[in-house]
Amino acid sequence: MKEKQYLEEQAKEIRKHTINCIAHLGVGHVGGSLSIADVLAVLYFDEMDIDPKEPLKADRDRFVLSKGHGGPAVYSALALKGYFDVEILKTLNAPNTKLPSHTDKNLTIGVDMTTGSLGQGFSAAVGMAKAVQIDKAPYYVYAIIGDGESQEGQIWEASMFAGSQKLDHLIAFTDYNKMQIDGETMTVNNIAPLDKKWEAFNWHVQSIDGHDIEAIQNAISEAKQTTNKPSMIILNTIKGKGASFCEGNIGSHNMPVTKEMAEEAIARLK
Ligand SMILES: Cc1ncc(C[n+]2csc(CCOP(=O)(O)OP(=O)(O)O)c2C)c(N)n1
Ligand SMILES: [Mg+2]
Repeated sequence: MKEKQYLEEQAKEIRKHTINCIAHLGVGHVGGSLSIADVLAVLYFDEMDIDPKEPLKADRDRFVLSKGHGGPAVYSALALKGYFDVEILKTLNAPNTKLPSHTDKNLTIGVDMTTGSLGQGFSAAVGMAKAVQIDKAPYYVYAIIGDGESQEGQIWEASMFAGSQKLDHLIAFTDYNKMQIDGETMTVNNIAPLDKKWEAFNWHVQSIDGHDIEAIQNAISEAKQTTNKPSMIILNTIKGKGASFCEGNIGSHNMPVTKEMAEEAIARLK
């Protein structure tokens, strides 16, 4: 396991680049990108068996951002990992870009699934995990679902299949930031109790502080030791985490960000 301090530094870098590339464009999904920065730091800089020099290696771990609007955070992680130059981040959602606002496997090196239509990416991740089982392959499939996204029926169809098929090389996370596009998840369509729902679908479930690097590392390690069940790690997070101009705000979903706002937020990043 990598040092906590090193991974916290990576999470900070992911946040910095995410804020900067959104500010360069002027608007973007800043809230839901920043809430997943810590789990991305652990996955890309500690946990996942991936190699930017061999991005399509057959037995690499797979990652699916089912809540595809968090693309800017994934692109920042990929750039920092060495998949492409950090300067490319400035092309976020520009005409002819390779970095659209929502992740696209046909455009971006290192992206394993095209997502953005909520609910669909997770089904693809379950399919990938079924392939691991059929092939008796060694790799793991990781996926991140949004809490608002969890209102999609397709999430539960895929969940039921993964649980009944005992896909134990599937490790999923819910970014439980309690907010979606237009309000609190609790008021729009309450998904609680989320842990009991996943348990009922025959998943191994853990609920942790999604901004605690060591808790994320330990939860992944427990998930890997769990056999005959897929794992759901519920990340209790804060939308917009780390950015002084939007932390904890529902309005952070897709908002204008100026260069001045970015500068101030980055100066205050912990
Ligand atoms: C099928 C589908 N319906 C609606 C949308 C529009 N949409 C994009 S993000 C979002 C809210 C998602 O909330 P959540 O999963 O909590 O993600 P967060 O904003 O917290 O990152 C919605 C409704 C979509 N992308 N796909
Ligand atoms: Mg949410």
